[in-house]
Amino acid sequence: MIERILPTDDARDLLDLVTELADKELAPRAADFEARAEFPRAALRTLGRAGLLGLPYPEEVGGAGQPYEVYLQVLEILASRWLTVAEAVSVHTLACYPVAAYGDDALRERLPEMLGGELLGAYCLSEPQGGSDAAALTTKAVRDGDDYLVSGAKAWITHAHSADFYNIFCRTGGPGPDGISCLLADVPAAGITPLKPERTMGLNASPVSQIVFDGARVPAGRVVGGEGIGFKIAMTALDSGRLGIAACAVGLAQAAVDYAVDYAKERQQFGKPIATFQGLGFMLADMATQVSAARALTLAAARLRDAGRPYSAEAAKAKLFATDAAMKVTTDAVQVLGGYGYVADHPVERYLREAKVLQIVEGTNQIQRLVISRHLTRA
Ligand code: COS
Repeated sequence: MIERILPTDDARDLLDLVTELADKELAPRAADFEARAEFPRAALRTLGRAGLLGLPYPEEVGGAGQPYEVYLQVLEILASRWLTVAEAVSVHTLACYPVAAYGDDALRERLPEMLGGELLGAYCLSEPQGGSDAAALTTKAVRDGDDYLVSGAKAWITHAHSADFYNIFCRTGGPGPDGISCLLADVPAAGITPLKPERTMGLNASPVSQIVFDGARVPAGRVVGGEGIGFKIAMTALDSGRLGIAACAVGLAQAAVDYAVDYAKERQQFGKPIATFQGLGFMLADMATQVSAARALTLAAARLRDAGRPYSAEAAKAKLFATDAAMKVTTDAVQVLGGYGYVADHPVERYLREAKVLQIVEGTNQIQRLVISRHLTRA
């Protein structure tokens, strides 16, 4: 049981509700869905009906008006039961950000359906030839009467097949960040083809795919915030999204610690539980410390965001530290279980495979270091 200081009694009730729901609806299904690589769309509808798909957005537009600090702890609990679902909530929340933060009144009319979870979103920024150098993207949108015609390809897109709307970051102007715009497209649509899902190392119930755009028509009114500000939208959305990934990492790592501790208390060698051997006990202590530190860093960054303070570098630090911690902690959890850690009868080998992707998505951890170092050294 994690001791938490929460800002309100409402927040505590929310976390209790999420824990109950995650224990009942998510945890029992995770292993089977992952083994079958089946995306749990129904589970996301359940979360939507429970009001969990628009938590950090204002109530006036259909959100739950929760501070980011609380939203991230919800994500953490979901991730400790089933990372695919937590990641889906995080990606959907990211996909709602452009319209919520930059959309005009007409686009914002769609927010209640988006935040209520009726519509699921995808965030299409990366491309096959590059993800880190986002400002070099080449997907093009050319004006044709009242529409844009979009051509190009996106890659690694979560919800490519299950989403109802895409944020498409594309080039409407010249080279560099100032030529980029964000279009909101309803899908499925003519000229937009998600390809066969990638065969990934983990997080198999959350397929990622390339998407091909071949002269797809998107109405001109669907430019979010106006032409040329797409890169700024993408970057500010990712500042928030990276905190979501950090919270997912904390939840996953916590699950690994909990499983390893339970196992080490039960497993007997040399006539006593292996947890009583200092070599193992200290390992568990280091694992638990990593998780606490990752949680503290993540929530500290969230509180800056909630207070309206700059938090970009702190979000990058949280994403970097929490996902590296999750990698280390899940690897150590496998070690605690020994041979049993390496087989699929226990979830820790899956946790290890899932942790790896968190060091890569929403900016590799090398990109997080670049963001942090630029903040340290800028004039
Ligand atoms: N918030 C607001 N504006 C930002 C910003 C942020 N976090 N980061 C950059 N910008 C602005 C800059 O201020 C600059 O605007 P001005 O020209 O008006 O000053 C503009 O965007 C360009 O910024 P910069 O020169 O830093 O861009 P770079 O091409 O060097 O790219 C990185 C910066 C590497 C940080 C960016 O490309 C990045 O985050 N890459 C990783 C992308 C990613 O995370 N992909 C994951 C897939 S999406 S799930």
